[in-house]
Amino acid sequence: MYNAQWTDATLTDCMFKANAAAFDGAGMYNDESSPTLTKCRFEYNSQAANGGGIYNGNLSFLDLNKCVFKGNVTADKGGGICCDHSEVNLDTCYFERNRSGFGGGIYSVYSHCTANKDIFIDNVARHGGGIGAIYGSWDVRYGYFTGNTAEYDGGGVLLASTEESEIKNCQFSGNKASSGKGGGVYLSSCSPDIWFNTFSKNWADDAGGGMYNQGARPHVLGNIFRGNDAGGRSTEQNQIGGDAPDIHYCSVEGWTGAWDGIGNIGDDPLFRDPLGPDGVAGTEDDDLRLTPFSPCIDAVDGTLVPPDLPVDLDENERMIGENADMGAYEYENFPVPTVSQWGLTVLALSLLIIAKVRFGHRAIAVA
Ligand SMILES: [Ca+2]
Ligand SMILES: [Ca+2]
Repeated sequence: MYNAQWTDATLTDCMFKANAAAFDGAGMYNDESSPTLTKCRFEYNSQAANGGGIYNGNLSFLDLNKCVFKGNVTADKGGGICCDHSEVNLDTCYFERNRSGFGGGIYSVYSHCTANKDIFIDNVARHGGGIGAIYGSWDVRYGYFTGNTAEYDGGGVLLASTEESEIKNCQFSGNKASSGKGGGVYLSSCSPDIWFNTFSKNWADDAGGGMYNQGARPHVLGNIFRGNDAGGRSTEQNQIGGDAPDIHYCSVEGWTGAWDGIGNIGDDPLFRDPLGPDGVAGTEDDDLRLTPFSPCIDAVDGTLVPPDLPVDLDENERMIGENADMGAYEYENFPVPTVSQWGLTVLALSLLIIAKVRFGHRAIAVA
């Protein structure tokens, strides 16, 4: 489908499957247009240079709701979507097993993109397995990045020279930079806000299993980095490698205090089941919720929770209890009755039993 200048097509429940293009946009090409797509699927489109599913270029505005991108392939950039000098807003979309040279799920250059409640799983690229971005901005919230792979840098997300970007309340589990840096996230020449995310079992061959900062000083608040690995080591530097972050209220495995910051800890966050029932990191059953004795519970100053982050990754309140919890999930603590409450409960049960016995006897006598 070709959307020419000034068009604003609205598509619902459409399927784009096994299309090919000689140049860009095997499934759809947008040129200075504003399409809105709901519940559309782009599957196994290929042979385009850029944008296996969609090429969104030249000041186009693309809105995607509940769309699926699966198995799309390009030789160059953007297996699922390529955004070039444009804007895209993703809401509740799903990217699985898309593949390209740069940005397996999505590639963007000089574009402004938002992603809300999206899933990136098993996407593959040389750079930026899930998302790969150069210049422009990204606002990523409530996302799952699971089992994505970059041959070089940025298994889950790669941001280079972006401005005013943020990654908030996301889960990064089992992403890989198989011969580079930044298994979960790779940042180059940018300083995004990295707030309330959980990084577990991400892996980089070279450095920065969880995150790697190349000429970057991200603002890192309320995250958990645990069990990430670079070259077989899981020290502090292999949770976050490269340049020192501006870091506060985080749990970082092997924490030494070398980066200063307020409220950081190195204790085990005690995840519920980081590998999940299948015993493998980077699959959908990985469970990075907290357990009752986690040191991450109520460990973040609650006044620092931004108003635009009202809930956690389970859509529970972002702050339950005295303070906010580290990571993408707030632990919901069911209150334990006090001694006096237990006393009242026992008394009430006793009275109930006595009443039942007496009523029962009277009932027999009447009979
Ligand atoms: Ca698993
Ligand atoms: Ca809490």
